[in-house]
Amino acid sequence: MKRRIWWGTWVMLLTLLTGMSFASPASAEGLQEKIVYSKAVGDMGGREVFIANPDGTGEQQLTQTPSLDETHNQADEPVLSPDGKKIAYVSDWNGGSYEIWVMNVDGSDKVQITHNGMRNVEPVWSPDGSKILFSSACMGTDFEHCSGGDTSSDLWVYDINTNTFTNLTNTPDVYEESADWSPDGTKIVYSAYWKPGQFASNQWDLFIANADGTNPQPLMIDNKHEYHPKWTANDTIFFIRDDTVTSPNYQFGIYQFNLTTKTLSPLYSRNGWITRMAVNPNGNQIAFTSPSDGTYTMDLANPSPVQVLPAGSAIGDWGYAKQ
Ligand SMILES: [Ca+2]
Ligand SMILES: [Ca+2]
Repeated sequence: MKRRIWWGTWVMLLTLLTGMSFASPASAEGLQEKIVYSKAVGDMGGREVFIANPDGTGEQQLTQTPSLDETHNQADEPVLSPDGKKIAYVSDWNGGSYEIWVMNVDGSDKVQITHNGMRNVEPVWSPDGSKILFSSACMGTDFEHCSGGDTSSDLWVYDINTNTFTNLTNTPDVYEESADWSPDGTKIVYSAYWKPGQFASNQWDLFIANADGTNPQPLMIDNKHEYHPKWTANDTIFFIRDDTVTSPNYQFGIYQFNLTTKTLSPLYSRNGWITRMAVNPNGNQIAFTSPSDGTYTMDLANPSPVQVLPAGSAIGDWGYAKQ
């Protein structure tokens, strides 16, 4: 009798769970879970943007970049828009400087967004899809006519509806890179490099600020380098940390910081570089790139990496595509 009651409860639970998965917004809108990434192709070593299933199958090449020379023929750092229809990415083919571009998820209709000849990199869509946040060597407030170079970087936001660019940090003495939005779009997290003698010296640290760049606060200050934070829906920030004690014995780790409990947990450690990371839409799997070895995915409940892309690949994003 007791056994039968348990079975009944189990069936009910199963029905509930099955119903939930069918009711998820992704399947309702015809979205498919995909990874987007770049890969070195051809003899010149230029990079192109690709899309594939999260296990690496079903690969499609989305860019065919005209080659200027050995170094200027790149398409890299792709990110999927929240509605799954667009991809923002970085390319240097039109003039040799890195600029932000947007294309349809099938590779059609490529549009250049930035034109100022600065280093405009690491785009990321706002959760409502109306803005693109990126890092730029452009200093000041006039994006089209700015000074700069490789001496610093600021975070800029592009408003798609108004076609305007706004400098969120405006800090010539501090590098700001690899930003991400909070799931509700009200805050940003990013990696900042404070030059020696400043707030923290000679290290990259993670900061959280309001979405307009005001009130930047360190998430943690330490003597390691933290990069590529990803802010997920379950109030967790994942990031890469350089744990190298002495070069050339590089040791990199992937960590998670729980914003509710304020606890830092190591997830994975690797002998060698980890340069890029993405988190799946459910927040329970990670993709990361070791440039010499390839791109791996990893289940957070069972953190043993599975290789899905070859050496020379670089993960850009893990999200939904409407194809
Ligand atoms: Ca700056
Ligand atoms: Ca640090």
